[in-house]
Amino acid sequence: MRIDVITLFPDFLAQSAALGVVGRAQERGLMSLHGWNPRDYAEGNYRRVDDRPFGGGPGMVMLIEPLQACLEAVRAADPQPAPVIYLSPQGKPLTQARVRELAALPRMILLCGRYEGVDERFLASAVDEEISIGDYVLSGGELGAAVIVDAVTRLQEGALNDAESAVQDSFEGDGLLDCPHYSQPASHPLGDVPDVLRSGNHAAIARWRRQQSLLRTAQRRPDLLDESSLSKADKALLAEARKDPRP
Ligand code: 9WO
Repeated sequence: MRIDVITLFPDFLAQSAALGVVGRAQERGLMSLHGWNPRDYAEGNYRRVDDRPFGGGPGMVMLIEPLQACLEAVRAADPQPAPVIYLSPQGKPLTQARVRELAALPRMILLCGRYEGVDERFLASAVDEEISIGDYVLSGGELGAAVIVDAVTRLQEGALNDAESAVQDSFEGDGLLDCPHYSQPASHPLGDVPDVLRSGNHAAIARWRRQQSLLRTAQRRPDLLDESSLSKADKALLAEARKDPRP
């Protein structure tokens, strides 16, 4: 997959994507990231990319012309079709389901705003989709773009090692929250590892993990859990856990 990011801070995105799973995916050729700076397409000695808003008020608005020229260059760099996605608090909330759809595309173009935002006429003409990563205001769209790059990259075939894939299953598979994890030592002043995890009984361990996932989702994110559509077995697991909800 190819991702092009239009941003006044292309280094920021390259840096955030250089390490870990995303960095390795790039080395493996599974993901190619390209940063584009609208300032490089701005005219004049000052290379202005922003100006004051019509109607007054604080701050600056990103100008149409440098963005248009920049997007034209981005399109010309590769013939594959690509939606333009603008990161903003006004966008549709990002979900793992949408991440899965985006990950299947051959290419996408992420547009990062700065200042008070982008001239609405450019957004209306060029943007296919507006996405929010949460209900808070940032200083720009770059962190949102980095989130999309990360979430989409780890779903590329071959991006994760076997050990990393297992972790993904819990949220990916059924929309439940992850179960608790423990490592050495089995006994510690902060507490003991649950006996079942040390039992070697793999069926009992799988059952316990499923039960913890159900319980945590019900307790912490009831909005993610449609209890009426749970299987009989899951309903029983959840009911049992609620009687004695300690991990
Ligand atoms: C800044 C500002 C300052 C004074 C008065 C009003 C104001 N609005 C904004 C503003 O919303 N700035 C945005 C900064 C413009 C678009 C890019 N920026 C941004 C994107 N902030 N937060 C996001 C974002 C992106 C995705 N998901 C959550 C937040």
